[in-house]
Order: sequence, then structure tokens, then C-alpha cells
Amino acid sequence: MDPEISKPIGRRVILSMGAVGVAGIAYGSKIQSWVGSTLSKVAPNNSLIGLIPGADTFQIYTVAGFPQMSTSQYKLSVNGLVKKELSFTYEELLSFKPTLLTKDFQCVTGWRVPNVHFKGVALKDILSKAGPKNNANYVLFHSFDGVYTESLSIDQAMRFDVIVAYSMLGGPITEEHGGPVRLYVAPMYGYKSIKWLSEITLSSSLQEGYWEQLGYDVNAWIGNSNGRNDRPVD
Ligand SMILES: Nc1nc2c(c(=O)[nH]1)N[C@H]1C(S)=C(S)[C@@H](COP(=O)(O)O)O[C@H]1N2
Ligand SMILES: [Mo]
Repeated sequence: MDPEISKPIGRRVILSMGAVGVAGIAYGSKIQSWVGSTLSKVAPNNSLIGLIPGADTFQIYTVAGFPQMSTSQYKLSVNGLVKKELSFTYEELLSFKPTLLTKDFQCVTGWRVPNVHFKGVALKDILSKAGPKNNANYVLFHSFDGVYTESLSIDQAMRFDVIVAYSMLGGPITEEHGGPVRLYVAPMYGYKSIKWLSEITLSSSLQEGYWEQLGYDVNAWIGNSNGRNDRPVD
């Protein structure tokens, strides 16, 4: 069974299954995986653009439902071992110099979506504003789903291809994809790309993320971790 498919599935997802019906939910991960593939075909404008699951589409993953937050409610806190604790509104994130990336998204379970357009703020730009202290060796990320966490070393966090994203797939990040703001860690497996990002905490020691506590590699390089052999993202 796919360990990344987890319950409970949100009511909104069940509703969005439409003609598929809710009966399948009880039968577990296969169906939920199918739901994920199906949901991924819902375009940002909510029009159904297809219903057949494919290998090169996103599966929607969540370990704690689908939390909702409007862009006006949104806040991103940066705290811990920084010279200055900061908090950014959605508008403030938009006012940074944007970083655009078009790169593959690869999940450790095997699916890969080629050439996904992401737009956001380079994490290093945000961290630099707060000013990491000398002993800030790790960066811990929290989701406003209240459960999911992730981590990066400070060196990984300062890479150009790690962004706090507010746009993907050509529009604002949808609720299912972790909107209004998620992380995108291009060179690493998808579990690093925490959805519904709300808080960034710098610390001297590593605190493993949600999946890392369950056995996934802390250093999640695509093609060079988790016993997998995928092509790195270039
Ligand atoms: N908050 C949160 N972020 C998350 C996850 C999750 O369950 N909860 N799943 C991760 C995993 S394993 C992957 S592969 C990607 C999937 O992104 P998607 O749901 O937009 O397809 O989100 C990552 N970020
Ligand atoms: Mo994943």
C-alpha cells in the first residue's frame, strides 16, 4: 500500500468526485490515489479538463485534510535563530522580486510531472531579510494543516531553486496543491515541498519532518536518496 495515501479524506474532495461516487472511498488507497489523479485534472479555473489518470499528472496528497485560508488571512512567520523575527502577508510576498522556475516535480512513490511552472520568492531572499544567526544550521517548516512538517539544512535552504511559491501550473496555487503558499524544493523529492506553508523556524539542530520520522531520507535528493534511481531535476 502506498504509505503517502492517508485518511481522512476531506469532504470537499468527496464532493468533487462527482459521478465517481463516494462508495469507493471505503476501499482504500487505490481509490484515493485515483481521486488524487482525478483532482489533479481540475484546472485552476475549476473546469474539468479530463478524467483519465495519467502518469504525468499530480496526485494530491494530504495527511491532515484540506485546510482553507484566504490570501488576506495568510501570514508567513519566520522565527527561531534569526536576528529579526518577521512575518509576511501574501501581498508582501508578492512584492519581493519573483523567482520563476520551470522544472519537474517528482514524488518518491514514482510519479513525475514534467516542466511545471512555479513562481514565488526565493527562500534565501526571505531568510536573508530575517538574518540567520551563526548557529542556525537547520530550517524547519510548518504547515497550517497543523500536522505536516519538513526540514532543510541551511545550505539547502539557501539554494536558488528552493522557493516559497504562490503560483504553480499557471495560476495561484489551489487549495488542493497547498495554497495560498507552499514550498517548492526543486532538486528534492516532493515530500520536501510542504503545502499550506505557515511558519519557518531556524534552529541549531535538525528536527526531522513528517515523512522523515517515518523513515524517508532527510537529504531527499532526486535520484540519490530513498533507494531510488530517478533522473535528477536539471
Ligand atoms: N502539508 C502537506 N504538504 C505536503 C504533503 C502533505 O501530505 N501535506 N505531501 C507531500 C508529498 S509526499 C508530495 S509528493 C507533494 C504532492 O504535492 P501535490 O499534493 O500538490 O501533488 O506534497 C508534499 N507536501
Ligand atoms: Mo511524495
